Amino acid sequence: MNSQAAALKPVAAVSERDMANAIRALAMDSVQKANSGHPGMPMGMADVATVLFSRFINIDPSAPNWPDRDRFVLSAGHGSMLQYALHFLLGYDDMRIEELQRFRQLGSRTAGHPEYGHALGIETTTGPLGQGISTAVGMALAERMLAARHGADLVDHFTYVIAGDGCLQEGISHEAIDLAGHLKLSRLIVFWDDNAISIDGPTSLSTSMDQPARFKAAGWHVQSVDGHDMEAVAAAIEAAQQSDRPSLIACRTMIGKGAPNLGGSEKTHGAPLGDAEIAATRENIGWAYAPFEVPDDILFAWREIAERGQAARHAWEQRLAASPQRQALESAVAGNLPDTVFEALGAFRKEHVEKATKVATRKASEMALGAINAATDLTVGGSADLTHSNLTITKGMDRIAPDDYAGRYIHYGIREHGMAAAMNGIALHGGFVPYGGTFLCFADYARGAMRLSALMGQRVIYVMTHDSIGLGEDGPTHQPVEHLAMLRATPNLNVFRPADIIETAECWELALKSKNRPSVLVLSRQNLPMLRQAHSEEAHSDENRSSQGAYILREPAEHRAVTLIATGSEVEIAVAAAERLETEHRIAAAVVSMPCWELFEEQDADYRKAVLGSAPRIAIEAAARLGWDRWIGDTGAFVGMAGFGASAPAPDLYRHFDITPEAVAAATLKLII
Ligand SMILES: Cc1ncc(C[n+]2csc(CCOP(=O)(O)OP(=O)(O)O)c2C)c(N)n1
Ligand SMILES: [Mg+2]
Repeated sequence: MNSQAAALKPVAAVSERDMANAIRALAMDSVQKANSGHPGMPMGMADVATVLFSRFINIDPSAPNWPDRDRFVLSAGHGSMLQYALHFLLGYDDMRIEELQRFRQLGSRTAGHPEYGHALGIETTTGPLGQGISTAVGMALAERMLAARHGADLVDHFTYVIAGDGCLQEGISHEAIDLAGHLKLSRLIVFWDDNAISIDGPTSLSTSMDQPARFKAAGWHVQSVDGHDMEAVAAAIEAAQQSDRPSLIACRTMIGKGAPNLGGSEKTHGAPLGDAEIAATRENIGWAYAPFEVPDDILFAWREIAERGQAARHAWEQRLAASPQRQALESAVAGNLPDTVFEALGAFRKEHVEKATKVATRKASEMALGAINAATDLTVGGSADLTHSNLTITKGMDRIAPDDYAGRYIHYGIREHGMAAAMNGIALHGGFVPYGGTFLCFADYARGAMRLSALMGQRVIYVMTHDSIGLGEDGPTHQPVEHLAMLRATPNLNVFRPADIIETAECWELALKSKNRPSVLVLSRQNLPMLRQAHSEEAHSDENRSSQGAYILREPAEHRAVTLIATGSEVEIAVAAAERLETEHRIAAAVVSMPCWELFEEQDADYRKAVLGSAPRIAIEAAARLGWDRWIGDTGAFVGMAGFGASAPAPDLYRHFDITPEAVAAATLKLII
């Protein structure tokens, strides 16, 4: 609790209604001052939030990351002023009244939507509707898994979510609630802000869904209450806490509750109420204070909640200190992988350089995972129903099942978007390093949550196999073309496309070490030769060559006449082309393997120049050209895809689309002669 709060003394008994009205006033005044924002949702859900916080939630603003705290997720992120008002009232150190006065301004902590890492206590970034509730499913699952490992004495908390009509209309919510219901995530409690209003007007314009029935069908415990009846809300939370299933509490509310003329109207959704309506609201709710003024007695009542949380945290710390689980839990929550993981990967690389192992990179990934998962149990795998295609499960990984959370493999079902959001939640919760698989083409389906992995800087590892026309017969519906460009365009995301088993192990190592960045491992279905041995002077070294993003795999004896740059399965083609150019045309060709653009971009200019060389460059990648001009320059050429793929055996497709050593040789001749 901060010093500002410590000085306060109770003046009078304060009602929860007054406490809720403080939220209403702060929300409408901040939005008015910013001349931008969403007052309706915070005003409508102020009563529910007050009951939740005043009677139930266990958080400690003076230790916002205490591992056993309850998680609060504002899935309806446009209502960010609800969260900021709560944080101010509870006394988070970084959420002084000045921050509310600077709502939505550059450099303030009060960004338009809640952003993870931007202010203390924000558990996840929300705003893209549906993400919060789906991320919360991952948090609630992580809680159960951590409890299974370290005991209920140390891990025993709830994940509370406020979701609006929008969150429940979004498709991702379906994936998330189905998964949560199936897994019986009983510590997940979702409040639906059932105000029957969204931006365009009443929700009846676009939906007839019986939401309680939908949740029931997914296996949830469902209750409906008047969201302004505080006793009813409290009783519902108590019942939800007792349930052995996740809970939906449908809270019938009025958007903009308290505003006498605009309450209940979509006009309060995303615009300031205006001076006249704000004055009328003050009158209506009996709030006689100036903008941004909260009387001491009300503030004190809020700060008492924080004290309760602090006491709970202290008690937990005592239990932790006395627990034999202490070290294991602390190191899991810190996310520190043991050195043995990286030693195992080093030994793995040495072994396979020596054996010149020829496997598909998806298979190489499985083999590397075998070493990783044997060396640590912090990794938690899964797949969106493609386990035996993505090759994401390894020996001895037990599956997570309803009421059995001791395993470490999650069958996410055919829910790519839900899987990605759940992995965000698992990573944010702490205690695990999540990875999950699907086909690269379905990165489209997972994209909304992948973007948030990157924005939040979470160590989530996407294992995306079947990465090009090389998957063959399944055809263009399954053959990614534009996906690499899309993923590479995403800030703070490492996209790895390894060329062989050695690079695959290196890329896994880099992904595991990227604590503040998600990674995508882009892997082939088809077998690929081990290239490192054949074309580098020293086949095995402890150095992780992929760590620089790109490196010279093959340097010709003579001065380079051309540099061939490729990734993944096309590096083999580049090497074959270089050999052909040398033997048939006496053209000296270098080959650069570029498994990770992002890491190469981060190298110093001298290194980049040395790798790229000054000779003309040709890029070879069985994907769209977009982005490659960055590396090949004005004088370069590109050998790759210009449209969608086709259904046929992979070798036929490579020939059909002219992605062959002959085509690369021809492009070289055209370029330099
Ligand atoms: C994925 C996504 N689509 C669209 C939006 C834009 N948007 C923000 S709020 C909103 C309406 C949400 O309605 P509801 O959840 O009922 O909120 P309420 O109006 O009740 O506050 C929309 C469409 C968004 N933030 N995210
Ligand atoms: Mg609504």
